Amino acid sequence: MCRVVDLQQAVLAKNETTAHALRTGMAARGTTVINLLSSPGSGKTALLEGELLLARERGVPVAALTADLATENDARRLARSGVPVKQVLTDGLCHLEADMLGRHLEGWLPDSTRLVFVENVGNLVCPASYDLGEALRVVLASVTEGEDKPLKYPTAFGLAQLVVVTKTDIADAVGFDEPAFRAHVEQVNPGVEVVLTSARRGEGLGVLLDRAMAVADGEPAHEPVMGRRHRGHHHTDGSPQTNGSHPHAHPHDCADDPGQSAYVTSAGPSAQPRA
Ligand SMILES: Nc1nc2c(ncn2[C@@H]2O[C@H](COP(=O)(O)OP(=O)(O)OP(=O)(O)O)[C@@H](O)[C@H]2O)c(=O)[nH]1
Ligand SMILES: [Mg+2]
Repeated sequence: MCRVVDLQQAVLAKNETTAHALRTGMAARGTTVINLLSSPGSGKTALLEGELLLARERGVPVAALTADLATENDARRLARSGVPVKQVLTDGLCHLEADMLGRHLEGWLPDSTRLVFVENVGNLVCPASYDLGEALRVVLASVTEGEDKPLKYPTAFGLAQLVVVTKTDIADAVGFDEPAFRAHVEQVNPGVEVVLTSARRGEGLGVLLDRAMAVADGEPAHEPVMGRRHRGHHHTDGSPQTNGSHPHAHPHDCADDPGQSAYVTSAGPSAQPRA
């Protein structure tokens, strides 16, 4: 058991070192990384679709990288904004790690990029433990998920630097108790900002972009009291966490026509990014 825990700690420690180097490197080239975490289907891509379009309208050079176990659906949606988009397929891994992100950004991210939005794999457990070298960590929760989620997933919500509530257009229909949700967030992460959004109605559109730009301009992001010491406490099997699915590469359609496709894709955590 001790060896398992040691291995887990070693994996996380290595990730921390890589994340630190990535953060420094990104800052040096003037790029701010924003890491978006949530349960599957909370509305990460829907929110990003609006924010990327807005960034383009405002002339802010942004890019987006989206990670999934399978499909290029999210990249296809995000690429409609016209900004550079890359799909990463994680070969069954339930989260991104700093070295994966670094490799996928290298040689792909345009030099002028001011903000790069990283949509993590939909999961509130594994991604919470992995620092990606981001300057801003955003955790999303939709109104349908229940007000107790900050308490059930204290690492994810406790390490958030911004919390985004999504799908407020259906809040009444599902009886979302906003004060209770806010109180639970405050309990695990005192002082963190909670923003209400509806991608469908455009509520809160631009807040994510504004907060990201503020950080890019040097404004300090919220510092969670939990800090980093709780990272990695959710896994007890010590393995680099997979979701139990297929350990080898997922076949996916590589025959996308570069002339028509406005995004790039990479399969597997160790695959070299293709330009
Ligand atoms: N009513 C409503 N539905 C929304 C909103 N935003 C997203 N949805 C719906 O929620 C579902 C999931 O949205 P996505 O944007 O794909 O969620 P996601 O977090 O990117 O999902 P994964 O990448 O699979 O984890 C879709 O059916 C969306 O149409 C919203 O503001 N209001
Ligand atoms: Mg998505």
